[in-house]
Amino acid sequence: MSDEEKRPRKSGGGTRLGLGALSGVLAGIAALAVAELVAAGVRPQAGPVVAVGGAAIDRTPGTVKDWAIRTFGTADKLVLQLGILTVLALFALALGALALRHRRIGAAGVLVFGLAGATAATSRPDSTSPADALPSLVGAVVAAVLLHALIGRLLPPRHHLRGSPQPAGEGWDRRGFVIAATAAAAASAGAGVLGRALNGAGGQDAIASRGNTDLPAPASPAPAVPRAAQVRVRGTSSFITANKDFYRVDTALVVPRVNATAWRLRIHGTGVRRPLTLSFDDLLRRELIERDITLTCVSNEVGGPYVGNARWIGVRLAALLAECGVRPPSRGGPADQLVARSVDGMTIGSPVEDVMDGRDALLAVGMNGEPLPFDHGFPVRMVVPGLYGYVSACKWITDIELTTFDAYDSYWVKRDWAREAPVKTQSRIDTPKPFARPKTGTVMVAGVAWAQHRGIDKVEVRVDDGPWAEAALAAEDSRDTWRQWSYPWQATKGGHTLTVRATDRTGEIQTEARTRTVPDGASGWHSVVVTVE
Ligand SMILES: Nc1nc2c(c(=O)[nH]1)N[C@H]1C(S)=C(S)[C@@H](COP(=O)(O)O)O[C@H]1N2
Ligand SMILES: [Mo]
Repeated sequence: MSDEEKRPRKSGGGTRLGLGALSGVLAGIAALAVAELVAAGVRPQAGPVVAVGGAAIDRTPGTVKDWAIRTFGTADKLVLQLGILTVLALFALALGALALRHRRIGAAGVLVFGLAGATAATSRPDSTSPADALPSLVGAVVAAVLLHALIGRLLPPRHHLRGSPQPAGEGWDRRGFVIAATAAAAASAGAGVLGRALNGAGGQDAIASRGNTDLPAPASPAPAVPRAAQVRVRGTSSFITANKDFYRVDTALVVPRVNATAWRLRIHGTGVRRPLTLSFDDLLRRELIERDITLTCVSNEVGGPYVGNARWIGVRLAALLAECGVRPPSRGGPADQLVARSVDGMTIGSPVEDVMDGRDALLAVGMNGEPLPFDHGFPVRMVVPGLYGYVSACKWITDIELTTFDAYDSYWVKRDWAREAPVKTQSRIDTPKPFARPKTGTVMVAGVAWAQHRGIDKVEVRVDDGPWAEAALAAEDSRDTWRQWSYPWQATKGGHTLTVRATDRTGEIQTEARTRTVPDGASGWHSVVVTVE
């Protein structure tokens, strides 16, 4: 006799269908809770939502990733995970309803999801062990058994069916279902909370290693930031961006917590005559330099927030490469691309020529006076003045391979972004804010402009379609940092559009031509519309 025949058809079907769907959802929640708990014993990144999310991010074309960053900003990862949970919930409802008619098929469906999660987890680039499959598999098995059991309570016992169909709402174990469902929900909540706590408590060794890191004084300190580098106009960016305010853009759903004492960096590849493996202490014992460098994301829209300026401490990458026998292409070296690889499998390719041309390309260990925050790449990341982050600023770096652009496409290059991406000259109005309503009289217009490694020589402001007027430039810190500017505007009543443009030290005026961020960064002028009262 099939489950189909067991189902009483007269009435009460609506309630039972609802309870079947509820069983599916309870099974889904149990799967995730158990997976979370098991992941605590494996590694947090092996959980199904993180693994499937990571796989989804990797399969996202540049344009969609860009849209996500544009629309959701730094909440993009949260939105992705909520999206995955929503899809899972819909399938859970459907599987629960299906299980009511076909109990075995419903339970088997749950296992299929487990297999998908396990496959995603073991095929992540940072997966090193088949154990990464366990959270999804164990979660799915528990969920399948639970679904089978719950649905069992909704079916009438076989012997009842021998006679006539059951009256509405009868013939199934109402009390048994309520007890089983409640117990399952409570157990899931317990497992989930415990798993969360254990996962959150992980990485203690990494936290301790960061806490124990004493950054040596740099042999080449950065000069103090000139006081006059900061425009004193309310609403202007802080010249140095505090670590807590520094934008974060990466693909990591779980921020890697790397234990610095176990960390190693390997330098190898084409034209590396003396390959090298360094420990964190090896790096700290080398000559350290301190530099102010402004970092920009290629996904930053004109006027956008993905730009920040920090004081970095690190080792000169060019010196390290030279020690390994690496020569830039201009001096006959065979490798034109340096591929940095992170512990979570990100690959970032930079031109060897740029890294070795004398600019302060860093293997950074410090950010604004402290070891790198975990979010920003502890223990070591790259920073190269003048290049967008996706072609230079590898966080949680663990491997540097010298190769060619012909031989290898890095992560974002495989996803529609340009191979080479020097930062475009840009300027931004920080104040007044869009749609502000200032009073007539002098209104201070102020903001930032950047053309890292070239430097900013001029900033101009235009009111409506009027002539360009030169803004006052704040003192320059270095040509690798942004530069602030201000302009006292004699504001007259009514609606006005303020526009800014910068000129870099090569004499190039920031172009008016609007481009999208894909493939190599947005261009165009930033404008702000205000109403003067
Ligand atoms: N490992 C890793 N490094 C990474 C990324 C990443 O996704 N993973 N994103 C890059 C991008 S696109 C940018 S703009 C910078 C951002 O650095 P921040 O998050 O410290 O501001 O990091 C770069 N380094
Ligand atoms: Mo970026």
